[in-house]
Amino acid sequence: MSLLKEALTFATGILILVAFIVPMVGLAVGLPVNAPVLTANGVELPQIAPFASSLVATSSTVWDVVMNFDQDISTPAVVADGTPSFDFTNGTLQVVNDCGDANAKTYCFTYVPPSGIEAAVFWFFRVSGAANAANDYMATTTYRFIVDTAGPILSFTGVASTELPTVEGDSSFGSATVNITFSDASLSRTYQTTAAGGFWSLTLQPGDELPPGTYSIVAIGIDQYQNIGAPIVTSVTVPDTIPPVLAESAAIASSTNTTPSYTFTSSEFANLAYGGGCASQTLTAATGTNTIVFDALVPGDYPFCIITPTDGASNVGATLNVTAFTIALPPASNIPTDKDQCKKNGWKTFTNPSFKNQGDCVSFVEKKDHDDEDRMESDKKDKDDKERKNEDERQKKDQGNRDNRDSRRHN
Ligand SMILES: [Ca+2]
Ligand SMILES: [Ca+2]
Repeated sequence: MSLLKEALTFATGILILVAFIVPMVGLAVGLPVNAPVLTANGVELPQIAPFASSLVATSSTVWDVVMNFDQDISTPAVVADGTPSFDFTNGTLQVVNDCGDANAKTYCFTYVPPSGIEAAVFWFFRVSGAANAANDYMATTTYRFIVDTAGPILSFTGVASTELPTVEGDSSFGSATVNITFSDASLSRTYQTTAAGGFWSLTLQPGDELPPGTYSIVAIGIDQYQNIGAPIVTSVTVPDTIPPVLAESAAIASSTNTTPSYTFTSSEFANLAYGGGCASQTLTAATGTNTIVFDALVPGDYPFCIITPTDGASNVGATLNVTAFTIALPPASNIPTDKDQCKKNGWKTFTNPSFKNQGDCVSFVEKKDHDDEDRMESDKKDKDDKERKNEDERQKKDQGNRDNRDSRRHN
């Protein structure tokens, strides 16, 4: 029993000692001020484990932070953000003021987290007594939360250049949502995929083929806090592997026109080559409907004319077979040779030349007969002249022969 009594006496002595000494120290340097309850947007930040992990400062965060002390404080506490491992040099001193409520137990500051922190890290407020707060000594206290103020940092690791490209890359946030936009002057499409283990990949699916050309690819990552990362850009060139396709719009109607026009469509710009007996000065086709004119053709049948297209990537398209056509001979002239052919509406059957009426037709025949007679007479006169000339020459020759004979006889 005496042992217990001694123990109690000792304990009582300690209590008495504490009861006297602590107030004396407190009077000398001021009583330690309890750390305040610190709330950000109404949520209390913990000072000790287990630390709340729910409060996250993101790129869109602006917190109203209130410090509640359990007694009046004459000098605002000093607040810095940052991490202990950097001794809070990686943060900034906060501007602490009275909360505007004339309550000396509350102090406030507005918190804007540092930008560009990726990925999520533990971050702290450090609250300490003001250096000149001789009467308000305060133990330094930290309050932990999470900061993530940047979106995922992406990088491309591969691009497959086909009409259904595959785009791949890495992400600083393992489960980032990644928006990928393909665009050129006439097209813009955005697709979305999700990274897994820091890797993402997107392959366009059939039906979404990109036409031949060069496209910009922009990828943007979004993290679990909706922070949007900086876009990264690359490009993809989709090769042209599709040959041009020609199709006849209309067959060429038979006519006497020796330079017929021909209309067809082309699926894309193409160089044209002609064959099978046809040619043209038009050596390219545009996308859509084209009309070309064949170089002059002699009358006859043209069953083998072809046009072969080649696109800018040297893809040769199927030959277009021009539907067979015929260039007809020009109509032979048919003229009346007898006045009787003009009668009984016969004059109407002539087209080259044509006549106004029967009289016109008869006049044509009469004039023609007259011309023919003139021509015959003229021909006859020429013949007569020629014969007369021959006769003269023969007579001269005969005379000469006679003279020769006479001279020999006289000799
Ligand atoms: Ca982030
Ligand atoms: Ca092509």
